[in-house]
Amino acid sequence: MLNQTMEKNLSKWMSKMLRHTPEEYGIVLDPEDGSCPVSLLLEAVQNQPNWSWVKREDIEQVVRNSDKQRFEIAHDRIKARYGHSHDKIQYSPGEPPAVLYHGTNKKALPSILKEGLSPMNRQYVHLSEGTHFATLAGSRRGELVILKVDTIEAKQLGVTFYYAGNEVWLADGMPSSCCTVWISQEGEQSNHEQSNH
Ligand code: HQG
Repeated sequence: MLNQTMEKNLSKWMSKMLRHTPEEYGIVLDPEDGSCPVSLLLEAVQNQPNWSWVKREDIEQVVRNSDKQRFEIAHDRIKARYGHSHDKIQYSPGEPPAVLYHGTNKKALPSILKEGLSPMNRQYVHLSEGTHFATLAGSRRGELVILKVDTIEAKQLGVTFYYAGNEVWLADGMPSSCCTVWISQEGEQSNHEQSNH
């Protein structure tokens, strides 16, 4: 059993290898779903200094316990569900709920309200069905802001949504007219929703 710190560190390695720079570790990801054999990921982890002791069940533990369900194992293959900056993973278009959320921070807000959401260094904009995921994402870089995204309007404007699992939805971009500030600090819902229309 890995302790929590080890679990977190191993999860970071797995994210690096499955989301960002697989080739640095001798991993080739399936161009469509971004998966690779669990054995290949295990070997790549074991090749890192101080990580040669890792076993397959350690990787399985990380997959199982990931607070945001970042990874998925199926048929002996593993993939990151979302978050890629590497090759663009293909997802099937889906029908999202009428409202989705995006967690961001106060500094990014003016630019988002002007230009809309863009994927920045990742392949897609990340949205979620509930505010928990958005809170975790947005709290990483300063003062949390949660945006409510009107998916009906977005679809009318031509945005396609893709489901990544675990209540996470992806889009290539999001026009600012579909985004409304919903919360500007955890737990503190704005009475007068600030619209950017
Ligand atoms: C912001 C992590 C200025 C966007 C997270 C975000 C999530 C803009 C940042 C997952 C902008 C990009 C994804 C614009 C977007 N102007 N800023 N036009 N458009 N932004 O990390 O959504 O823990 O690439 O709001 O928790 O924060 O690693 O995306 O603040 O789940 O598993 O630019 O990755 O998951 O940041 O995070 P990111 P994200 P893990």
